[in-house]
Amino acid sequence: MTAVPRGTTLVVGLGLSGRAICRHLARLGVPFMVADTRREPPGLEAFRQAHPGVAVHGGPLEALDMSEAKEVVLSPGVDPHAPAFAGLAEAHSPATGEPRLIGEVALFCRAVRGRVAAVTGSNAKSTVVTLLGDMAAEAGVRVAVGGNLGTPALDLLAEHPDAELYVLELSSFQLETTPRLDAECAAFLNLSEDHLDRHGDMAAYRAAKQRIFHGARHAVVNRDDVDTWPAATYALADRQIVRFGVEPPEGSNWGLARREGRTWLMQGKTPWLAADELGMAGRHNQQNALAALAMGQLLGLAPTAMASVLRRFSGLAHRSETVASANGVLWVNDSKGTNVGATLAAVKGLGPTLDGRLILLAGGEGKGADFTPLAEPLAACARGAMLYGADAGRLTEALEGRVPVRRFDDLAGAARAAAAMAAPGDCVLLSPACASLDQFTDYRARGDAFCRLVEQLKQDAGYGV
Ligand code: UMA
Ligand code: ADP
Repeated sequence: MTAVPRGTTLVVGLGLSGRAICRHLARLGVPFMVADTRREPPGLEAFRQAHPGVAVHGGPLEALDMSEAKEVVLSPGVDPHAPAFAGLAEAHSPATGEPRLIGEVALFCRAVRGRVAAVTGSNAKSTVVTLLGDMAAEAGVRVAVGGNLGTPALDLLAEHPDAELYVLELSSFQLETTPRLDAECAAFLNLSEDHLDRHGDMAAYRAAKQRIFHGARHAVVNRDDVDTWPAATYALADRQIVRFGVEPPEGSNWGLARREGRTWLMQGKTPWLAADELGMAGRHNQQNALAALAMGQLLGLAPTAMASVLRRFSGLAHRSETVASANGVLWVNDSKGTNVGATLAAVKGLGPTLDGRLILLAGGEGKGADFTPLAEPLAACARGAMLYGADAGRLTEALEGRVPVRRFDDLAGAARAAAAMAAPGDCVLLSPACASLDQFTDYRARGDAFCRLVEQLKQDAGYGV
């Protein structure tokens, strides 16, 4: 058994976050070593060159004695409840009183000087974070945007040390190992089943996300989803909480209302922007715009700057993105629909306009989720579901009898069958309701593969695209 030397910090995981943690500790002059369950994690050679003399443990974590480590800093993909950390989970440093098992964002919180705006939720985080970041930049604020979105929080600190505002997308994995965030503004957008293979049940998943409120000055929550409201433990007063939702709002809350034949984004009785002025399509994106407005206002951003961003922002790639329209068939890439809640939003956003002409492509790794909530909306608006990948069988069981289903080994087979079935007026939607990892490196690779398939099918008139 290898022992972590007394007083040394152990960094677990040598991915994006782990490497950012190591750079941060090196800048601070803190002695550290690294562990990864893979014996040869990608980029190991480059890491050794960047950090000569730093010990790297590759292989099972149980082979490491962590008892003398100063603290153990986990990458988000590493489960703090894994047996290797037993005994550390409840341990606190005698010097600081802080937990000894923490994550990257805990180190960020210790070092950050600017204000923090943080966003969590099962879906729509990246969209809201990007909107808010663009709004702040438009309003002339020195802003840095990252976290689960892609750039690790600690890299943001290094790259933008003088930012006035850090806008962070935070996953349940990141929040689980963050003792206290102290955000100026913390938003919890929605909660639906995801990552149950890691968290075990919805209560634990929700509890991890609720940690975003610890020490928050303001909270933005979804009025229609009580799970997003701060638990009593976080002791937020009602006046600190701003809500967004689909109904006409009251007080300083945000919502939608009809006026003179148009739907408006409203704060209380005040119309801010007509929904048809938004650059993004769909009811779910109206909610996302409201959440970003609520946060932006609490952060003091200029209304004109926020409105101009909402007018021009047309959405991120791989989120309900129209990638082709050929021979009357619309092809939509929602590869970021990695859980049931996201696919429901995409189906409900597109479905009503389609008059039963939706063909859904779904499948991959279901992360233990219940797929049955998809059956009802698909019965109402779809004429077929092409299912593929590791959990195609479970999807079939959930949808069979409500919508015509067919099973395929992979996305290519499903896409070809959809092309053969599609007639003018149809919409083929890739919104997998699953992670991609059984067949792709990530959702981007899956979405890119879909776009290539569509291009190929377009060139083959026989498929009727
Ligand atoms: N590793 C171990 N043991 C484990 C698990 C992982 O040693 O039990 C090692 C792997 O071998 C690998 C490294 O850890 O070398 C990977 O670390 P990681 O899985 O924590 O991933 P990072 O590269 O650090 O990326 C993470 C986020 N990944 C996850 O949460 C799984 C990225 O979110 C995030 O963009 C990045 O930090 C920067 O903040 C991705 C994600 O899929 C997009 N997030 C999930 C989601 O959005 O649903 C939560
Ligand atoms: P996240 O970063 O939380 O994964 P994204 O903005 O990348 O969020 O969107 C992920 C998925 O969620 C997309 O497939 C999108 O269609 C869906 N989505 C977008 N807005 C909402 C919403 N308000 N409620 C539910 N799902 C949504």
